[in-house]
Amino acid sequence: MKLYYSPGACPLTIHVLLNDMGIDYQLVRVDLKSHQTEDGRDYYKINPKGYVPTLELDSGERITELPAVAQYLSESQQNYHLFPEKGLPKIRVVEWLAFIGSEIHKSFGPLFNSASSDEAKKAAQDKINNRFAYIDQVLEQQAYVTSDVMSIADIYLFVILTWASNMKLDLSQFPNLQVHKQKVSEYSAVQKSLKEEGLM
Ligand SMILES: N[C@@H](CCC(=O)N[C@@H](CS)C(=O)NCC(=O)O)C(=O)O
Repeated sequence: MKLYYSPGACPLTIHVLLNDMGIDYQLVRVDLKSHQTEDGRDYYKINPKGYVPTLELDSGERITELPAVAQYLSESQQNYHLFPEKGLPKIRVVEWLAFIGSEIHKSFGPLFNSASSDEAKKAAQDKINNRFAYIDQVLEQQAYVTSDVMSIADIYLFVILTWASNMKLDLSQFPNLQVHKQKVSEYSAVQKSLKEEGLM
């Protein structure tokens, strides 16, 4: 299968999953400004929504939307530890993927957009800080976002925390988040994926 990605962007979450599961895959880099793939194809023809990740199966079928891709992959392995199969443990992961995707990831939009006003950037930062404060409290009680066990939601959160660090957002006020980021960064599939994306 092929993973369409851009270094350090949210598909890193899926990249970690592929490495962790030991699945054979090929990475295809996408330039998110020109929407061209590294092999010169128009990315809009691959994913008309224009964003990454897209997972292309060997059959040619494509899956988009990070939570859907993560769930698809996890179902290919019984009792996959980063995405529980059923019941409340699964729903907690789904709940966190939705929260991280819609309430945190998307709030970074104005920070990535050079055309955003200072006011819009400040509002986005405030929103992100509120969300981080909530997660910091959760991590006061347990080691990972859903429980004391790591899940794919922790990997997604880690990817977002790397953006926060790159943008010099002040994480010092969130000690539990900092510990979480460090712990997840040490996970072997994370290390491997960061290296493969040229990020370390
Ligand atoms: N809802 C999508 C969001 C994906 C997304 O925002 N991807 C970003 C990178 S982290 C992107 O490709 N941005 C470029 C664009 O929107 O054109 C998902 O969950 O997969």
